[in-house]
Amino acid sequence: MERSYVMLKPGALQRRIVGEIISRFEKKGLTIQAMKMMSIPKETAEHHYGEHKDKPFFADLIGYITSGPVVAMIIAGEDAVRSVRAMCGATKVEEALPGTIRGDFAGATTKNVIHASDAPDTAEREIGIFFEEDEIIEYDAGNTHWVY
Ligand code: 3AN
Repeated sequence: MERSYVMLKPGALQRRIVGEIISRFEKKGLTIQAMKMMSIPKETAEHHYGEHKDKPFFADLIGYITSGPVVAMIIAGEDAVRSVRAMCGATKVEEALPGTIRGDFAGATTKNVIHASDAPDTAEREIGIFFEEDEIIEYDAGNTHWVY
């Protein structure tokens, strides 16, 4: 089982599409191992998106991600990182295909609704930023053998 760090950005809560997005991951057969609603401190947001600190969109990105609560999750499954990324769709909204989360719900790249780790080692780093060990529950999802 591989883990991905997934975060529904503030627009997802404000637009009341959290349930609809989480439902897609559940139906795919992925397992939620941790989930919490939180407001991200500015310093944490800047740390999380550190690789983009010199990009022109950095200030807007930090402003958006700290503009309201987010839903932080750990989603597990076989090849979970690639699987979740595929379900999210392309970063640029004009390239995000219908049927993907961004393709269906995002109107602008800065406000592209969801974050998902881009590699397994990134996932572990991001999980370490947002979750304590005692917030993570590894359990037998019961239906796993019907999915894989
Ligand atoms: P992803 O979230 O798909 O891994 P990254 O890591 O390249 O994409 O970018 C992180 C976030 O920065 C994106 N989710 C998006 O909100 C924002 N972003 C990336 N590229 C742009 C861009 N060209 N214009 C505006 N915002 C961007």
